[in-house]
Amino acid sequence: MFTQFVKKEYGKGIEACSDRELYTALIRMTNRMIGEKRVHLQSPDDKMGSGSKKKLYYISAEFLIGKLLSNNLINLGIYEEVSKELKKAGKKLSTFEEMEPEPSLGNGGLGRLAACFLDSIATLGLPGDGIGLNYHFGLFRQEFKKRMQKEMPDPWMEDDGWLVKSGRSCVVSFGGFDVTSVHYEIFVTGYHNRANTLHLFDIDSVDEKIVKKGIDFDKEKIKKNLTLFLYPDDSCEAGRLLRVYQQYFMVSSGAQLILREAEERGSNLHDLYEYAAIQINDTHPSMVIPELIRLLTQRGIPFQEAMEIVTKTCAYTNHTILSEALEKWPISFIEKAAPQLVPIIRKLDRYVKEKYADRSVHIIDGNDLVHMAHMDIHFGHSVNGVAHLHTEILKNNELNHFYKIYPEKFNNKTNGITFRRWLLHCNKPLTAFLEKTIGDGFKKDAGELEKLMAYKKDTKALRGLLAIKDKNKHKLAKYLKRTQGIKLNEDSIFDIQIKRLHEYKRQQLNALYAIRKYQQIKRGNIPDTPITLIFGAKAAPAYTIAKDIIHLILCLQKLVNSDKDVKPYLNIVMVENYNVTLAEKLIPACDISEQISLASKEASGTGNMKFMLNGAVTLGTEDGANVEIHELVGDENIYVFGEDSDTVMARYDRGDYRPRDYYEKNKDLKAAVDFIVSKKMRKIGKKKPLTRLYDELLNKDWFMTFPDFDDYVAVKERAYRDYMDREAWAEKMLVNIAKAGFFSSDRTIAQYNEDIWKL
Ligand code: 26Q
Repeated sequence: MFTQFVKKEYGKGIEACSDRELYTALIRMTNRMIGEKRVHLQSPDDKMGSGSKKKLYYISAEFLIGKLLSNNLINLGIYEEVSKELKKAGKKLSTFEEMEPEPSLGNGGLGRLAACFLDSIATLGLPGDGIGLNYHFGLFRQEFKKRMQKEMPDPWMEDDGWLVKSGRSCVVSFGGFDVTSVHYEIFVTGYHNRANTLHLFDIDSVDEKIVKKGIDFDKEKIKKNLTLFLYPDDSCEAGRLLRVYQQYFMVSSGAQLILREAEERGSNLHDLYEYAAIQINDTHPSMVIPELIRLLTQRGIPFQEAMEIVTKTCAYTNHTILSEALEKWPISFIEKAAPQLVPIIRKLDRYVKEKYADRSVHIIDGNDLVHMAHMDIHFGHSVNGVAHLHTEILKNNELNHFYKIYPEKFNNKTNGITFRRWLLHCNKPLTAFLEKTIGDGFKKDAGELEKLMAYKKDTKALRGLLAIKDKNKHKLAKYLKRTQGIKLNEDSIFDIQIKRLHEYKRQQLNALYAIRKYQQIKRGNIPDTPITLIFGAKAAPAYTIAKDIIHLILCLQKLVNSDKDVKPYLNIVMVENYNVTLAEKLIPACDISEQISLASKEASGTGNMKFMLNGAVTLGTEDGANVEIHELVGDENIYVFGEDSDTVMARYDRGDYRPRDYYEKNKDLKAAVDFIVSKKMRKIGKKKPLTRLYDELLNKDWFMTFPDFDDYVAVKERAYRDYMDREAWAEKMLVNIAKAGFFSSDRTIAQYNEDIWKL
């Protein structure tokens, strides 16, 4: 098939083409095949391809889609065939996978979840599209210079890439000027099923040349910078205002698209909710609510009715309870970016204030801040958390006053991941093993992984799993050597923590463990099995302490790996520019999955699910979806430590946490913390960040690292001991894989559809 395509395109055979030509041909052929599926779905006799007139719109400021080539080939069912054709001509598909840039249109979990959801929506054959922004540079590329993070722009758009112009556009009016919103599309394939669309909006006047050093640029030239970067630095006011411009641009373009498509499908807009379901991914797209009300009233629908229509159409997902992430915008910002929304938001606020005296549920507060989540909850019909514990905390604590008003709106949708990318694509040896052992039903029905439980005592199967892990570790070692010059000890335990750098995720706790282990080895206390601690994390450019933690880890890497006494037993590695592509390589090679957030703070986590599916055992707190993993695999197959969420929340309420008390009472902890500012460290690192971090831990430690230190160390040591009984460990791996079916995003999406969208 590909051979023929190449012949038609270039008039020659695969072997005669350059890699660049083949790369372009692969994308073109794939996109054409997907395009045909879409045209078929849009034909007049079956408008939605599923007999449904209602369509879902998943609006999100982030879609962390990752590379698309292999994923699309797998979903189209032509991966093997194309691979073979290339091989025959002496080429490798991996060459082209590596040529593809990764679009980093997201920060982390929330963005990657949106991408997994698009995959599952298409796989389940549901009509549902994504709506977002076409950031030219997305999230920054991370470089390490002098053991510090530096941020660089990360271009990803290619002339002949996946992104195509639809040819349509619309006008978006900001305060004082209009822009033309240009509509781009990326086709989204489902596994052996339909193709949907990710709609990305952009403006032609964006000017990449205004980027100065690193990722610095003039925040005030909206016409030139609107879609330049994902979430520009919000440490200054101009950056925050730009975010509001971005958000309004996204929702106005999206709302116009939604109304046009609904009308094309036969809606008279009074019945919009029968034609469209809108899922608001965190509060970043919340202005879609007043924008839709504005557009409906503009078309002659009375305000009250417009409000009711929009409420029936929109649903809101909450992804965090960290108060600093709950968006509250000064009304003056909205007045600048989208003045037409202000009277509508004020009207919604008055409506709420007339009904409820309780100030904590008002939209505009006494400081003229607009609480975006409050607007979503009042004027959406569903509010969901992303893991059982998270939803309970929303209902009983954070959003309790809303829960009392609208108990029927609250529901849980525990997150999931797409098994196509996080198993079939990233772990081919394990996929082949599963096919051979339990058949290939698990690819469409993840619940079938449970069949693996029958092999729990099967020595051959257990050895098979261990051999696959070794193979993946070897592959990772080769890759990191080639691409980053990092040398891994393949015979060591791979203990991995990869996620955004944030104090609540507590990379600093893992680093304190590393220090302690180093000190023990120096004293002659040698571990039975060598250990490699692997980190991967980007820190927000203005998040000082997070960058200090990166500095600490990079200093420890240098210290440990150049110490002859320690190196054979302990290695510390921080990979540069952690992203989806690296995750796909790290996760299959992992033995121990670090999920050590402060209980109550991690809404769900999704990395935890990816690791489990790939046969890693979790070392984690009772937080987010870890709780559900624990319930599924049982005490034997997970390592749980630390205080629970009730204990943590009670301490926050009392406000009596004093890290110094723990430090002074605990010799080992004190020694580890002191080491941060020791002579040895100061020789490798910089005084200022190390001291700042030391002071922060000792005087604040807002995310309560110290109370969990002892338990973390003890449980981690137990996990390392257990690892030595290889067969018993393989059983744990097997149970984790077998029980991972629940975390398929196909299940999550089926529940969203059943309870909220009703497509
Ligand atoms: C807020 C205000 C102003 C500017 C930016 C933001 C902002 C940006 C990004 C707030 C939050 C985010 C991203 C949040 C996120 O990724 N949350 C994660 O969502 C995952 C999917 O549900 C969960 O698994 C994680 O637990 C949660 O941390």
